[in-house]
Amino acid sequence: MKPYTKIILGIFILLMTFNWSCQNAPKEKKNKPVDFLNESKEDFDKRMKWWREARFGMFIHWGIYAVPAGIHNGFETKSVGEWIQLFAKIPISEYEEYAKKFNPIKYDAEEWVKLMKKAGMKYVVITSKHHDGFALWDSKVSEYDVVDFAPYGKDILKSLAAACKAQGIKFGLYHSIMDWHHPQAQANSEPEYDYQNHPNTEFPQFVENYLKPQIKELVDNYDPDILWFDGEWINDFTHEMGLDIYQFVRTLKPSLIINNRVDKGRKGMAGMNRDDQKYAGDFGTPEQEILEGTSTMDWESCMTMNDTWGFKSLDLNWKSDKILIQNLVDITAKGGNYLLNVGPTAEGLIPAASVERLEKMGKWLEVNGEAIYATQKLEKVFKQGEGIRFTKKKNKPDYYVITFKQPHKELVIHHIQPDEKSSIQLLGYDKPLKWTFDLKKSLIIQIPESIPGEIAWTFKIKGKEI
Ligand code: FHN
Repeated sequence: MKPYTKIILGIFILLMTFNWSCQNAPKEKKNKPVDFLNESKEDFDKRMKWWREARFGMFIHWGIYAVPAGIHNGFETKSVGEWIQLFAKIPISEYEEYAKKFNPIKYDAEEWVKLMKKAGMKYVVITSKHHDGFALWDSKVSEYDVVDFAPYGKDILKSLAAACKAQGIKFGLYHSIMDWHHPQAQANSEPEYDYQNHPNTEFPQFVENYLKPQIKELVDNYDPDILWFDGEWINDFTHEMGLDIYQFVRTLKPSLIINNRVDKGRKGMAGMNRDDQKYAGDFGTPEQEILEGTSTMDWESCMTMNDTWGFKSLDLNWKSDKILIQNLVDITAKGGNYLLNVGPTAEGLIPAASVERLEKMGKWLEVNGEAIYATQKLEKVFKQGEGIRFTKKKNKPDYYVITFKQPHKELVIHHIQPDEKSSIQLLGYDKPLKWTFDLKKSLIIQIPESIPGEIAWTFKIKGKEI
């Protein structure tokens, strides 16, 4: 046999041997489950990229609590609308009557998604199931859902997920771990429940036979991009359960982004993890508040537009569009996301006061959005005084100075030095602005006589942070 033939034959045999060994590697090595709790920073950053760039999302609290809308048997609950079953002490059988009246015939998923886009929102998180246990999708795990138990009879999540996908809005689901309806979990619905002496030994069965199967339904059928857990604070739910559910969900869909309320790490309404122990969850969840400063952990501030998450007919305490826009700017400058809530009515309408504010925010973002989307916090500062915030584009020398007070004559900025001969622009104004940079490291921008804009003015500067 010629030497050349021998070499070819040898290579062939080697390749065949390698291929055989791959095919017959021990199953556990080839199919080793991925440990999502120890994800590399590179993989984590890649997974979080779209979420970090999105900055602004819609929270939707919707369910049968919209039927009483804060008033039960003439009693107006002082709490948030979605807690009426508990605060009005409504027995489960009586509360179920609200499910039998839930018929949101005016619900139009496509219109809702159009409003999200008009508002400049890039994602949505809607309640699949809140603490009352009522499911807004056609669950095969339970009859207590909008298709089998309510006259509406249609799958709300299915139409919203489809509309989001069609219009390019990322789709998220809020899912409550606490469940006031399920017999193996409902103990948590009694504030005076004595956990210490009567631990609810059935809760683990609820987790395995109900909570996880419903989560699987949601991921398999509606393909969410975010899972936003809540109600994790109950004594029955443990850190071990949290780790298990995080791993379970990521195994179902590895790219899913999950909040820190999947585990026990959250420190109350401040929303960030209480200590350096390793908790599951990809971002912190300050609620009705904004971090004082910045954080090394991703975070999203969730807030209502009035004082309730679920619709209440008598709650007219609406925040101004000025406050809402300033919140968005402040949160962005600190490196967070803003999840702003709407509470639709039992008919399926988003309250007009919410629509009005969202449209105003969208108009502001049409002009100033480049200072919000796909930006990051600066290295050293996020603000100058109380009225100025800074953001910057990632890996580009584009800096944004956003002032909450309309500037006149000149605006003095510290912390940023423009590139020589670069132009400084006021977003929404078509002429470059005159500026000087003096040795005291102050940038002085000349402000024209009349400038457009309202609520917050954005100056774009090519330069560096100093
Ligand atoms: O109890 C819930 C409340 O109803 C609402 O869903 C908020 C929004 O995140 N989370 C819990 C209160 O912290």
